Amino acid sequence: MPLSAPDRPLWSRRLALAAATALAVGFAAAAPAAQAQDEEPTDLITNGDFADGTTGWWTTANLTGAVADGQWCVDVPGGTANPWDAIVGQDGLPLVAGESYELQFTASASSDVSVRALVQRPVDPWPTALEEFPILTAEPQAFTYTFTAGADWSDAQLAFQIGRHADPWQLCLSEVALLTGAEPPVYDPDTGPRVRVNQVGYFPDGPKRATLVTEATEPVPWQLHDAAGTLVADGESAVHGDDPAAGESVHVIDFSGVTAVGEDYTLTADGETSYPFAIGRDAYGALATDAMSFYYPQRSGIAIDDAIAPGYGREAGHVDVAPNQGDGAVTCYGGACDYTLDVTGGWYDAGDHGKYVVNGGISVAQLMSVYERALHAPTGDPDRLADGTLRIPEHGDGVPDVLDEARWEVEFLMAMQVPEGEELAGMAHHKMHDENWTGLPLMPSDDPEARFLEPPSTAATLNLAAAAAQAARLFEPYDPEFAAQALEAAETAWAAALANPAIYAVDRGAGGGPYGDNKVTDEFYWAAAELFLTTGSQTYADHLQDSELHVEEDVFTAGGFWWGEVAQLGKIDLATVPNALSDRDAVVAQVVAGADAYLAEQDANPWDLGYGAAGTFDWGSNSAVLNRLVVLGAAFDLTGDLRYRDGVLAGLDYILGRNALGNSYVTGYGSHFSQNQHSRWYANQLDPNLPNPPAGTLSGGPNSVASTWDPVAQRWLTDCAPQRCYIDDIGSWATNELTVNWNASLSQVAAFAADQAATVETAPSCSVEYRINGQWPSGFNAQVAVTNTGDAPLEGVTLRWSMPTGQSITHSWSADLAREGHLVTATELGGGYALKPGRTFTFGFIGSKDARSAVSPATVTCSVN
Ligand code: 9MR
Repeated sequence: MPLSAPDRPLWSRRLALAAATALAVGFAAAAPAAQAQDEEPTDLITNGDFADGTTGWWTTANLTGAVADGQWCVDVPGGTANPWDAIVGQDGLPLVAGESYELQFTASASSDVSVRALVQRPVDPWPTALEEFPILTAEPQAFTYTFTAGADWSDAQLAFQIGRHADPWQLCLSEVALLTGAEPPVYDPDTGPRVRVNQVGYFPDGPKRATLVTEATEPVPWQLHDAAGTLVADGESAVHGDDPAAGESVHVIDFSGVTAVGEDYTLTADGETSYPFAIGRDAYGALATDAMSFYYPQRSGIAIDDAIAPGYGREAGHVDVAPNQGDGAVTCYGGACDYTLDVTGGWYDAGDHGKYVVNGGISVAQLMSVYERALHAPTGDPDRLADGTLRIPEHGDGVPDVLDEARWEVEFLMAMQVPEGEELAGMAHHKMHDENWTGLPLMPSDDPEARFLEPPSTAATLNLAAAAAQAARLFEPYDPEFAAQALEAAETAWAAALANPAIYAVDRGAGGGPYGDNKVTDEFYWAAAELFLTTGSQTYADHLQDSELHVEEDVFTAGGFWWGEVAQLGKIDLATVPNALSDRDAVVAQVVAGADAYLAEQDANPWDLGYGAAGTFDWGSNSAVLNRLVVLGAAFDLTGDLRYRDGVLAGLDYILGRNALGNSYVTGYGSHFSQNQHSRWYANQLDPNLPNPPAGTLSGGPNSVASTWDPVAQRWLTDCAPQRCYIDDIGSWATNELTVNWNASLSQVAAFAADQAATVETAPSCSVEYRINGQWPSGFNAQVAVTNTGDAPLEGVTLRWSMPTGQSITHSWSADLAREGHLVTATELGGGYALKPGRTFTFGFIGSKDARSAVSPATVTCSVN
């Protein structure tokens, strides 16, 4: 999908305009400062016009320059890694808390480069009042930026960080000023039409709602038009009133009654016309494919092939090629161990180059669950996930692509395990990452930092146990040897975690994210669940049933599940993956009750948003929203109740544009979408030669305390309603990062939605009863009865199910059974005759099994040729 640029935020267009105006009247005349009414602005910069040479200014030692005609031109060497490897600056600027300032400068460059302009305190941890990334060209441009100081600083620094470029270049700077008395900057994003819709599309037989932002206190009329402008439906809005989380007064428009299909529908109300949207069944297949294809260019340790991921080809990152120091033999930070591990591979966590076991575990588990759901859910379609379906290099190996992608990460998780014979053997190192934080942009292959293993933790060890256990059962039919290795790693990790149940990650505060997690009862629960599902062993069932999380505590909390709270993952899998846990019904009931609570919150919300009622939006809120939809999807799979399916579909509206910002948080989807997610290599906003993130990349989303984190949020998001605390700026890592865990949530929900599109109209009228008639220690006898519930004969009936873990087929009668991967296909029922209406046909087989009780598959699907 081409990344057509959506509108830039209004403020940024204004700045571009200001700069253009200044150029038109001659670049020496800077853009006029917005001034406070009562006082003349003071310029805090000494010698900003370079009338006195370079008095007041300093540079890093690697720069030389000369002043002529009020312009300071500096030669910048090539070949440095970070922006801060070459700096020109001025110190000692007094800033007053609450006061607004305007930074002005004119700059040009011998070649097009982006630089980093900062007003900061020059002391660790380098708090920032202003961070901007102007792109300089041969033509001098005037830049102006306003900001409000958050604290009194007597010693602020203006710094132009100009390093990290491969080739030498020259910077020319003039007319620098930092003026007091500016108008405070106001975040005024382009929120588009006030009629907010799911910009991707609605299902013909699904819920169709929009949210109108309006002060009107009475219902207003709405009209739905098709692409030709023909009126398709009309009605009246329902007044909702103030929504504090959005900071707006809203109405809800419900056009669910419309079942027509087509592209480019628009909804008009209150004098505004929505962005166009489709009504149809097709939208989510592409979204699911894109969301899962996000992972390949996120891989470490492999060159990304541009033919596979067009526009995203790049050199392998963190292999042992300079300037990378390589992940092939990494030791512990501070000499804490005397071994090295080969931890090449895995996924980069996010926009940084770190690789973290805690977050890697949940991410890969959710991706594997896309596949596992397809095996067991009544609407699941494993064919859509077959070999050759994603943009990855492993086509033709006969393994479903989503499992190939998952294996890339599972192998990394396994490589992070402390080797046998060492202290804490079997534990997993919490994370591995650079010694120091690097700047943006920086291609993975250009990162010169030393990388280290951080100490093992119980949370990481249990992530490894859970993810590797799940991998073991999913890879068993494709690569039994790998499956056995994964299971061994998982069981070793489990034993190590039991022996070391409270080793928590300590963050050294540099070079990587913390992912600290000091409550691991949920990780124990999740790992026990996955190990139980894979092995059937009573040890793990006992652990589950002894856990306080099993019955007493409601794990379906308001925040949904996330990397720090993973018990829900265990519950969902226990409920949906066939198993013989004695009180499995209770777990099923908990999942459904969890979904009921989430759905009730969503139904009461004018955006169909089941999140944030408490007024807080956390870091990565979009993933929390989507993970709640995963629970609704599981409830639909378990009950077949369409309210849950509709809840998932309506819940996607918020992510895809029906929200306070009118923004789709998925790159490439909708009319106005996020595309400047924080990333060191999708850094198009900083360097036009680099791409935006690939289509299907989810942004973290609104974070109501973002301004306590990143400098861009500090500048623009200090006074926002929670739903609006978001900015599509690469510098806002607290609202706008991309991560492997957030895209996993999107992958799960998009794959669920895609499956709903495919199945509804195609299911033939037959019902199936699958019965285990008897079992003995090593085998069982199953009988399958299929009934024609319609009024026409069924020709060529084919049944399909996924064989529960631990079982296989020995021989069958009255039907041909073929097994490929997990899937069993039954054809030639009774020799292939047509099944008459109302008639039942029965066939059977003998299976072999391991020590656990044989259970029926979750679903048997029926199709006709
Ligand atoms: O997603 C993480 C979020 O839950 C935490 O609150 C936040 C601060 O610790 O960190 C987020 O994770 C970041 C990680 O630390 C480093 N890589 C990028 C991650 C996403 O922003």
